[in-house]
Amino acid sequence: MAENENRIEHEYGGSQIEVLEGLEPVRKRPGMYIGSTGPKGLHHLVYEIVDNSIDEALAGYCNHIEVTIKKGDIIEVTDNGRGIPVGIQPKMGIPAVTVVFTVLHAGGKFGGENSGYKVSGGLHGVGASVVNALSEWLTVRVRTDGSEYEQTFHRGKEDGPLKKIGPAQTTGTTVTFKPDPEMFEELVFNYDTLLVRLREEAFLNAGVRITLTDERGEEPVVQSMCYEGGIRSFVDHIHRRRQLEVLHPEVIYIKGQQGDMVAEVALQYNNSYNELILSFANNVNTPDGGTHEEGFKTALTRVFNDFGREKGYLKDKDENLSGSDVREGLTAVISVKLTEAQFEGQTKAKLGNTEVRSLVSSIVYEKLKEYFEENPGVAKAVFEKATQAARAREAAKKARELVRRKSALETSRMPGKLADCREKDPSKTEIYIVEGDSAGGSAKMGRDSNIQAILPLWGKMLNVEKARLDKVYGNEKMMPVVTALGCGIGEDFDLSKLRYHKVFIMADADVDGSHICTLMLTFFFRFMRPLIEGGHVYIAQPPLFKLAKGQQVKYAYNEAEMSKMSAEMGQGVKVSRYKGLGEMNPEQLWETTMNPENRVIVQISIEDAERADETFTILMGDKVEPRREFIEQNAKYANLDI
Ligand code: TSJ
Repeated sequence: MAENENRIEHEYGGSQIEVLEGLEPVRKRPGMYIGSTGPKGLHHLVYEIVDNSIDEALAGYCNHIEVTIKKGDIIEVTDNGRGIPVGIQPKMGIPAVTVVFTVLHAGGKFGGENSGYKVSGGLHGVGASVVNALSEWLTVRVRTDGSEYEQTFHRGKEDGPLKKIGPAQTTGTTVTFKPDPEMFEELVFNYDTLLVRLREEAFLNAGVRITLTDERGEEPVVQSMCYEGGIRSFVDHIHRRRQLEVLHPEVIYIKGQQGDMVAEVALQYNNSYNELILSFANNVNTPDGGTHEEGFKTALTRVFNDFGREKGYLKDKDENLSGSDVREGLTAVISVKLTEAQFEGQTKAKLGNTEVRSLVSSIVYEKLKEYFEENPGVAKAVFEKATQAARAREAAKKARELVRRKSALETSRMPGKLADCREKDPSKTEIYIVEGDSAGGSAKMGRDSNIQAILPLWGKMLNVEKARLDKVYGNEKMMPVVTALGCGIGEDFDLSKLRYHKVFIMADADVDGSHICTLMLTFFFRFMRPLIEGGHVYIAQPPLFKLAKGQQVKYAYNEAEMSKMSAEMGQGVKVSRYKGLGEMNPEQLWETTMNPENRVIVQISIEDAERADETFTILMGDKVEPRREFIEQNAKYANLDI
């Protein structure tokens, strides 16, 4: 971009003052740059800053990054790198560090057409100016060449020039910022959300120490993460966290390079029937996969079939193992780093570079085959697993056909506990899947029976991690869900048969409730993935608190909101905490959780579902329904829209 584009000349009584107006577009359309102004966007600010320190680590100059959530939800990121250069940048005539924070760099990650976004290797400072524009204030301190420098900003505009503030014994960069309340709907950072993402960064960048500190409470909470094993440790962590038994003791690790492109794969089999492949390009997660995943999958299937025939695991009469057979019980992390990563698809969640496919595929084929040759015990264990999977696939096919024949006779009867709605057009209807009969009862009484159906769940939960498809067909808890939704499971899944376009999971706002949501999401993720991909799955959010003062009743959905509301309502407000949905009467449940006019719901993305068990904070997805206050404030406009 032409560097003068960002400079607009204003005349003030003869003297010309140059004003940088480059960051206006960010404040006008924040969503274009950070995805949203909800909780996801807010947390994204931290990642944008941290990514710069990660770049410095990748360049080999930094091995410790500290992230602190300070009181007032102020974020501070410090690294021990070289420090952002403070010398005058020749093109702009101002210090390079000032350029980093005031000039909008090419292509927002979530932007329009040409947002091919580069991470490591060269394009430095991407995102820092965006964070600056969206911060009420931001301070950068740089320690370099024995001195410390500082510059401060408000809403993207510098308060003054870069200043030398004293000597420095070390080198590094510190950025402190407060997200702008004018820009974000919520300003409270979630420790677990940051922890999960930063841990991921630590796994993806072996040897880099990342420390997260939360100073908001009485005592600081600190977690410091550094993994010498890199993505090997990542796979190990996933298995421990899910308490899965592994089929072979060692994580298999493969690394290869071509030009400036580096690919790494870590994999290990467990005794579940689940497949989990996490892929990354330049440390950015690619939930929709892409060429790196394709290369991996092709090579894996080919290794199993070629090696299996060579060693006689597969007889001449046997059919080839399928991709899903060889991925049953597999956990793999794929990480590629390259200079010009192309992210494709609507959400830029898929890697497009074709050269990556052949690199990953060739290194995985070669090295995995070699590994199997050298470790025949491991090869035997994983082949047994894959052949069992092939047999189970046959069994599932038979079970499915049986169910099909049966349902053809029974003309697809709906489950007895389903309270259906009157409307038959699926695009207008919703179903609430509710754990427990008592909450189900309130929901049935409180609902809008024109468009809302209720399905209470009861009985023992299927082990969604460990069950194969054929087990689902006979499961008394999950089959009603399958029947009510009407679109089948697994290979049979047909989204066009979906009977309700909005599918809500409604559970208590406590740990057990989160667990149920997690299990349901895992079920949908494994057996009805297009349902999530199509954006049909939501989590209903019941309030946590009720605030009453005389006739006035308000509901709060988190602690921060409760404190704020209670302060606003003043003396004499009575705050009670809801322990579960069962404590609410039908009217309250309708008013707070089910009424489309003022409920708070969270739409689930594939990424949320894939990682549902990483953290119980699955409610991080962006809230999509306006709250009542919002509608009231904007009533005029809301009505015009209809
Ligand atoms: F960009 C930023 F402001 F967001 C930011 C950058 C925030 C934080 C916390 C750290 C950093 C950062 C930048 N850490 N380290 C660096 N390094 C450089 O900018 C740097 C230093 C020296 C040289 C060189 O060629 O000598 C080059 C670069 C890019």
